[in-house]
Amino acid sequence: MPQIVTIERHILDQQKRFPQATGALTGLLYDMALSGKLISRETNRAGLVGILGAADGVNVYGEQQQRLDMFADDVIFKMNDHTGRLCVMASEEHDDIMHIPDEFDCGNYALLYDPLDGSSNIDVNVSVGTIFAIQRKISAGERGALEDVLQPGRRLVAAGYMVYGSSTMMVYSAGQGVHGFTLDPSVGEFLLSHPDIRIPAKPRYYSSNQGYQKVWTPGVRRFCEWLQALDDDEREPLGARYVGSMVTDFHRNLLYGGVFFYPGDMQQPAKPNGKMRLLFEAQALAFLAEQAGGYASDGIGDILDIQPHSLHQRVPLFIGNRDLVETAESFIREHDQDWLEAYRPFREGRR
Ligand code: P6P
Repeated sequence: MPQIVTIERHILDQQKRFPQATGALTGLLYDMALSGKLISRETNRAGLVGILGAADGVNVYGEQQQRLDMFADDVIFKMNDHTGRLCVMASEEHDDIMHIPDEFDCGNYALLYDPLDGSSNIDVNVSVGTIFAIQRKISAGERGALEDVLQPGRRLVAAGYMVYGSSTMMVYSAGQGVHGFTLDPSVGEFLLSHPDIRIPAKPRYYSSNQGYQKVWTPGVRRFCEWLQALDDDEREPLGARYVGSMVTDFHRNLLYGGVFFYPGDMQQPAKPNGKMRLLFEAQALAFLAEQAGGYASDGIGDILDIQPHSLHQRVPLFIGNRDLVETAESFIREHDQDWLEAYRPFREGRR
């Protein structure tokens, strides 16, 4: 019988490599796993308990908030607000940072999360996911501040996601490789199923919403044609796979090799900075991609090196096999000077 490794045991084993570790990060990762179990239970039975459908609120992006979104957001906050491990939290579903309630102690980590990514797919039973990232506290005060979350992804201590699909998985990295765990609902444990994930060198898929192709920039259009190997008999074309839930699309490319891209565009009004949220989606997945041998870029450079200037900052995103992402960057350099000029003010916080 193969060795059975629960996520708790795996996290604890990882902690042993850091003699100075206090156990706070270990506890925080445990709590994210438990949050994933609770969210998985509700997501998998959403249609049965009448919590499908839209909630009343609209989030800062103007997106109709789904009830499961709000449930997931509340689970993660309430799982972490009292543990004394965090100094501040930030969620895609909240306009501002969320302070630790006064009655609870503060700790040395900041938690950023997208409680339910791809939630527009909930009602049609397409996989959705949770994304999280963990930074160290850098602010001077006892309680956390915005600067604790406005840090480059290069400083992340850990990151991960849960994907609620045909099975529920949790994938995380604390800087020692990427490891995947599958939930056994019969015992309520995440069991190690994908140790040391590395993105395969030979990619199989590309993931993008080609419904927007008409407003893509010339360089991005050429990149997509290159992926399809339209003019190259030597290379096999990549297959197209896109479900509109980035965690799911990213997870597939992590395991099979490929690239996900959601570019900026120049339609009127232009969205040169695209749609993906730097702090709640791109940084965490870029950290994981790098740990798995891949790379993530906004079309100019490494997502992990971007200094965030606002909580809900959006970035274009190209993420997956390093050679594919670098090819996208080269097409953009060569063909998309107009876009580069339009996007740089957003990247640098001047817009
Ligand atoms: P579109 C979900 O809202 C999300 O942020 C990602 O999970 C997903 O990849 C993307 O947006 C889908 O956006 O414009 O293709 O529907």
